[in-house]
Amino acid sequence: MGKIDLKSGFVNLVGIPNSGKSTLINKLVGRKISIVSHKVQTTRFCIRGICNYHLSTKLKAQIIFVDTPGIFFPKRRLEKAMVTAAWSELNLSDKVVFIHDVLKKIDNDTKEIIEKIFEKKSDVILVLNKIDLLPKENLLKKISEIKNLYNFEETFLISAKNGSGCNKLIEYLAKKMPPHSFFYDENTISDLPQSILASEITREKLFKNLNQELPYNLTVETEKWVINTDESVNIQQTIYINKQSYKPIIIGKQGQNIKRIGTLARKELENLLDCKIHLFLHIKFKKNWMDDPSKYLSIGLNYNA
Ligand SMILES: Nc1nc2c(ncn2[C@@H]2O[C@H](COP(=O)(O)OP(=O)(O)OP(=O)(O)O)[C@@H](O)[C@H]2O)c(=O)[nH]1
Ligand SMILES: [Mg+2]
Repeated sequence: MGKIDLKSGFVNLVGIPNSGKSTLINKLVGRKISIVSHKVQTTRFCIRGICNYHLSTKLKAQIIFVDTPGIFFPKRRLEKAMVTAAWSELNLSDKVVFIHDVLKKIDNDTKEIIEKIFEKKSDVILVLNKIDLLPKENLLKKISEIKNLYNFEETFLISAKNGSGCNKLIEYLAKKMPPHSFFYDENTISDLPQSILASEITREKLFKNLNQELPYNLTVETEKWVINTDESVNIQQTIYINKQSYKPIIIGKQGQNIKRIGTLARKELENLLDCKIHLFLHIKFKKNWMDDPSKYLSIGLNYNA
């Protein structure tokens, strides 16, 4: 067999909250590595997802996609750390993809964010997402509206949910990667340790099943991971909350809420890890968990952002 040339690089997926960055990275990698919800600010830290692509029999590319927290104007310490993480990774990337929900207007906040991205990177790719939700005739109007505003390197129309347009995007990015040996083993799909993925899956179920400010005031940590002799796994997790009054809400009437959340998380983990899981959830009141540096360090966030 002749020599195979390799290309490899980093592609950051950035955008305002809820534009579909995490849905897209899951689709590009072909597996769920990042949690998704209909609420804003679901992703709290950067997650790398690896995609290997054969451009020809003699040329292979490895794209390391970086899912980032949505960019907005933060107030609280955790929000500042999230947004700082999204910006900081930008400097390390070979390409930046700005993902915009095609149903959303380009308002002044979004314009400010796009302009700041262009200050850091001259070649930005525009991805208009959720095209499955917009009739074709409106789509064309929308494209010209945003394309005329900025000098994007290229524009792609996709649906991260059903995958349309995603192959074209991967192929384009694969071609643009610099010549480099692969950064990751070809079997690796993500840099996320299983214990953190497990915490994230539970947090996703909490995000989806709780309302108002509650999802934004909790965090989940995997405390124990024990493999049993029958190869099943016992996972113990703590849900930290910063108000006592959240506890009965999470537990629900006769424990029904927490039971439902636990079952949803367990089933998804069994599916992802391909083994039987025994999931134990505990709720702990810790008033200042958001001011605890260890809660930031464990997910790669800068406490002093
Ligand atoms: N119909 C449709 N819905 C989508 C598409 N992509 C994402 N969504 C939905 O949009 C919502 C937000 O998706 P996420 O992937 O969590 O968005 P995000 O940009 O990662 O959000 P943050 O992490 O909060 O910044 C979810 O309800 C997704 O199911 C799409 O192509 N079509
Ligand atoms: Mg996300």
